[in-house]
Amino acid sequence: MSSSSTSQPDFAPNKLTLYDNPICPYAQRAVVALKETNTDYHNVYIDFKNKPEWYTKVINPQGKVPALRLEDGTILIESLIIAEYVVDRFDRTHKLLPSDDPKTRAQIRLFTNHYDTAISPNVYGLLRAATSEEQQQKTQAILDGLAQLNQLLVQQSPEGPFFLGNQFSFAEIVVAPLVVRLIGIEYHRGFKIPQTKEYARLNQWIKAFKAHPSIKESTAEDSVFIEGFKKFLPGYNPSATQ
Ligand SMILES: N[C@@H](CCC(=O)N[C@@H](CS)C(=O)NCC(=O)O)C(=O)O
Repeated sequence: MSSSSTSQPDFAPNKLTLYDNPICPYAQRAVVALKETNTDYHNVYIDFKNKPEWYTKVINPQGKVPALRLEDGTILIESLIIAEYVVDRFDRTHKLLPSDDPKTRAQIRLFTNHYDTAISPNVYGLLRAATSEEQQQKTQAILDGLAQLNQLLVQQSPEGPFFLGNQFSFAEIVVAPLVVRLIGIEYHRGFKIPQTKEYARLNQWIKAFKAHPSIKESTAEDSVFIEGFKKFLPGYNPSATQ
C-alpha cells in the first residue's frame, strides 16, 4: 500500500487506483468487490489525521474514502456506486449481482438497504448515547433490526450459509464490512448478538463470511475498530487518547 504524504496526487496511470483506509467499512466494500473479482489495483492509504491537500482538491471534494480513480482519470465516489461498478465491469461469473435476475438483484438491495437504514444509524446512535435509557433504546433498535435481518436471510435461503445460499454475493460485499465492526459496540457498550433461535441464521451467516477469504484478508484487527469508534463516544477528547 503506498503512502499519501506526497504533494502530488498518488495514482497509477494504467490501472485502477483505490483511495482507502482500513478503518472504514465503506472503503472495505470497495476492497472486497475488487478482491472478489480478482481485479488488480493500486491502493493509496489516506490518513484522516494528515489528509493530503490533493485528495480533497483533485480526488474527492468531500474528503472521504473510498474513491476509485479509473484508468482514464474518471473518479468514482460512494461505496455502493464503486462496488457495483467493479462487480458490473469485472465479475465474469455474473453471480455476485446476477445480471440476468432482476428479482434477486432487488432482494439483495432490500437486504443491504435494511442494514444501512434500520441498523447502522442505531449503531452510531448507541455509541453517541449519553444516558443509559438512550443506550437501552438504541440497543433494542439494533436487536430488532438484526432479528429482521435474520428473517431476510431465512426467507432468501433457509439453509445458508450466505444470503444466496452457497453463493457469496453483493449482499456480503456491502453488509459484512459493517457487521465485522460491531466489535466496537461490543467493547464500548457491551452489545452482543444473542445466541438464540431468533438470531441463529444470522450467526451462521456471520461465521461463514468471516471465514471467507476476501473478507478475512481485508478486515483490520479488532483493536483498530475499537480505537476508531472512540470518537463517537460522548465526551471524547482526542488529545487524551493519543
Ligand atoms: N457514503 C459514503 C461514506 C464514506 C465515509 O463516511 N467515509 C469516512 C470513513 S468511514 C471518511 O472517509 N471520513 C473522512 C474523515 O474522517 O476525514 C460511502 O458510502 O462511501
